[in-house]
Amino acid sequence: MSALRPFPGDFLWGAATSAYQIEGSPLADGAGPSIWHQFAHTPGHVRGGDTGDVACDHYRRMAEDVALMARLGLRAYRFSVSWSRILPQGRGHVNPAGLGFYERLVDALLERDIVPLLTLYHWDLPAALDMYGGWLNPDSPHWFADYAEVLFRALGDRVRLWITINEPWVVAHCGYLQGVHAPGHRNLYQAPMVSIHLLQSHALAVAAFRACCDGRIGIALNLEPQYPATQHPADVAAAQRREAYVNRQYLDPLLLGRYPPELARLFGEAWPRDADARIATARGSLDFLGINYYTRAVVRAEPRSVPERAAPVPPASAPRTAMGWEIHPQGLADVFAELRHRAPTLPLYITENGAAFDDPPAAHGLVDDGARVRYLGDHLRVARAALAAGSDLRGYFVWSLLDNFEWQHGYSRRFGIVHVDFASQRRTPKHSAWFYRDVIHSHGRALDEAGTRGL
Ligand code: IFM
Repeated sequence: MSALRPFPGDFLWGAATSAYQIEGSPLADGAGPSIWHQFAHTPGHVRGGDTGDVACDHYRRMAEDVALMARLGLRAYRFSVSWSRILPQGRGHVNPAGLGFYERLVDALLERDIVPLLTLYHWDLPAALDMYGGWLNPDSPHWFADYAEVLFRALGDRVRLWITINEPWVVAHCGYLQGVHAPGHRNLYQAPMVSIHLLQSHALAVAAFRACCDGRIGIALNLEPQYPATQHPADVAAAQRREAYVNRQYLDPLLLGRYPPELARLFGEAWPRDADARIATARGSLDFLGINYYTRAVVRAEPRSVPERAAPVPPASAPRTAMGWEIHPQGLADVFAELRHRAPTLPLYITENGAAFDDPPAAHGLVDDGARVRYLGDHLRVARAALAAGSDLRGYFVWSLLDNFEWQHGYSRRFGIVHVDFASQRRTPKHSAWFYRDVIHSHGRALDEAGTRGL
């Protein structure tokens, strides 16, 4: 590996966050509530009753946080916009104060030569739209495109990189099938409707973007390669089904304009017969693909085949993060190989990669998170090898800049390269942040230094 060329000089080295997970002050300055605000405020949904009311207080500490990004040598920052700060009712009246926050953020980034990568939707649908069915409403793609156009008009002159939707699979699966995310539905018939409306939303927003703005627009998919637990044909078939459900449910419409046929079999009568016709416009809608990679799944056949039962079974002995997710950098290599095969010329960004660990407490301004340094180093070496093998990889965004609100787990899972003391809001860069700064500064050569492997 050490013989590999360094990363290109224009490689985008960044960190990622999302609005509800870091901003706090969710109702400030005329913002409307989001479904996550309501979900977190409903007892029993989030561990310990945690909410995003304060989070990392980024809404009020934005300037300090941008200065921190510069200190860490970041060249890019991926953030999301809270739809209900911009449109408190989800549509109609635009709230200038909400827009103002993101204008100031973008200007602060540009002043420091940090490239903004803006995600339009990272799970915080305006609650006002949920009253009309949210993503189940056939008008939701138009609501989304109208919202996107407000941002294209306001920020299109300064933001050149856009993501429509973060992890549509998680939106439909966790929000409408499993019920562990907002809006908390458990309904086999709703998940396919949401999938269709999210793809339509993406396609409409991309069309609006291309009509008005220069720059590039894509989507961020959570890609999790699926491997059979054994070579028994039942396990192999189960892994293929789950591959269709988790990865190809969005990749196929975007690349081919149709859903994988396995989904109609998996969902049975819950799968709309006209699904393919309704998402045909998604084909060709990507200027780039964002890859969110954390882990793989090892799949064993289960007697029932409805999607939520096809549970992954990682080997008991495998190293894991605090999320219980297996650490498996080879899975990222396999994602790249698959994409080289399926979409050889498509520009790629790793829009999320990182790990939660039970870090030691911050002491004397230091947090020794060797496990995260190893995790990042191992995945970055895979990214470098993918470049050498011909993947058009243009950037890498570590998840996450800050410890933050990890959805149903509240503040109990720390993904940040910067430690946040939630009582004082003090930020302390962890060892991984300084390691990442050295990687950026050296165009990846720091990955070859002996210390990063054996930490
Ligand atoms: O925190 C989340 C993020 O919001 C979406 N991708 C996965 C991360 C870790 O679970």
